[in-house]
Amino acid sequence: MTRTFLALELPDTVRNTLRRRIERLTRMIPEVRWVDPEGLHVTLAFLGELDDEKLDAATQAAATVAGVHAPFSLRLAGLGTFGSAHAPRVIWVGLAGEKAHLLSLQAAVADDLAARGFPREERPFSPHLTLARIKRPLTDDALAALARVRHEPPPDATWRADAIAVMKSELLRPAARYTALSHWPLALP
Ligand code: 3AM
Repeated sequence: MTRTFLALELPDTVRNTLRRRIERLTRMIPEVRWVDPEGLHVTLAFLGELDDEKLDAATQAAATVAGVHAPFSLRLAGLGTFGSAHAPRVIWVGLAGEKAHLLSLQAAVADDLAARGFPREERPFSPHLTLARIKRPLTDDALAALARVRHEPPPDATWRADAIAVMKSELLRPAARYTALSHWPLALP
């Protein structure tokens, strides 16, 4: 079985920009679990544990949708959180740029997966790059630091989303490891 999701990966330039940001944030707020920059991605669909046949179906969905979409431009936006203001669960960096393209790509992925029998995600798609996961309540100092960094302008980073990746997730300690199994270029000119 393969714990699987479909995602957009990042070019090294953007990954390195975020690596520096995460290093700074780690010094400011050490008590949360910052992600390994190597694994940064925009999740399009989380599929869970798949057998080989289902993994093949998910791969076909990625290939089919990628074949009828064009590359588009994205850039980093500000920081945000999931969860309540007092008990955030996830710290993320938002996305700007040709976001309508991203939303339509994700909707097409969701529709294609549903047509292949995958259950639909109930929660609305909220495009983001997860920077940290928070397991315990934050101290007041950490909450204050987080409120400060939320208002900082995002680092300047623009890139072209040009492929859907079929990703494997391994839940290792101390952090999950994500590996691309295949890439499907967005093929329309
Ligand atoms: O890193 P992000 O936030 O894009 O949170 C998990 C991660 O998303 C999410 O799938 C991505 C790769 O692991 N994920 C994990 N379990 C999930 C679940 N049961 C899930 N998303 C929805 N339902």
